[in-house]
Amino acid sequence: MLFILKSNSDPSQLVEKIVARSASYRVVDLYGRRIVVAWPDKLVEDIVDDSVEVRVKSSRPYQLASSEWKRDKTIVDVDGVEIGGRSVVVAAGPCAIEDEELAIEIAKAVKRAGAKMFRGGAYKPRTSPYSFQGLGEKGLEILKRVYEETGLPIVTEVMDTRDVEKVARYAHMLQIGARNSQNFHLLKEVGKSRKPALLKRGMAMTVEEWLLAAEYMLLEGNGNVVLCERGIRSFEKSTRFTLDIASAVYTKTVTHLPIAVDPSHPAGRRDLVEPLALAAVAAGADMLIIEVHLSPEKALSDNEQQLTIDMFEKLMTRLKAVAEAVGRSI
Ligand SMILES: [Mn+2]
Repeated sequence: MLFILKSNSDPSQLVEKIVARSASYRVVDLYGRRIVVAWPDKLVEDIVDDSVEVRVKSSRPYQLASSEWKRDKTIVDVDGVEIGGRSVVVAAGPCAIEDEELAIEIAKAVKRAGAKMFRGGAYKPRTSPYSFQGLGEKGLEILKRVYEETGLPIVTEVMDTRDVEKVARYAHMLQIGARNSQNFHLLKEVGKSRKPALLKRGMAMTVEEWLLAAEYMLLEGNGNVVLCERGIRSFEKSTRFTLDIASAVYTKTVTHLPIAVDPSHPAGRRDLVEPLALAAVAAGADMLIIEVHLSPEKALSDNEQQLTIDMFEKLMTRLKAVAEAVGRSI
């Protein structure tokens, strides 16, 4: 149950009533509103208090992420780049940060082509412990240099609660990867950091579970969450993962949070990235996150799916046309 308070009202009486019924609660400041979240519903649904402007009983298990209480779409501001507005934001860059000069060169090229953010992994969640694990803090230093050189805000993955503070010092947006998207301690820490977060959908996660993962961050007072569809596991083996555009479209109808799509990881092959990216924008994605490398065949990770600069430039031209056709811009 959400009790949305009148501005400048004191929640202490309401809280007393909730506690008297042995219910749980949390006072959260989100999007300029003070909200008392109380549960379970059946203990608190008849509480009336002067401090409350509106009570919302959600029909969905995720309450703060639900569009039931917030009809207007949330715009997440990442260092001046707005995600969720009319403009579709493209974040591009290599799978992993490998080298400073290379990273800066890629960043300059994707910026020229119209990317508004730079992506690149310093901490890499690799399936095999023998695969390249990323440069760690050295990679973060390189990302900082990329920002200084290009002004592109940085999105990079954080894998460990112990690194949240450190990664937040370098990055403008913290990515929670598919393999960590139900690491609830990590979700809480990123929530507490109040940094914009990009929450990838786990490869075996339902939309409801994905939104409940976002709910963990919202409940910590972090409303700057972008949900990222990146493909799920299915019986189909022709692509690396099955890009679930239908779920991305559905998710937009039940949440106020912006939706991003990662066409690179489900494709698993360079030649499939462009059509998937075009489809995502046509379907209403607010953001794309795309892997681009100067010489993809030499990349230390995901070398099959990273685009060349040429391919990325061509993609951006076509994306602009599709964005315009659906009333957006890039
Ligand atoms: Mn990758």
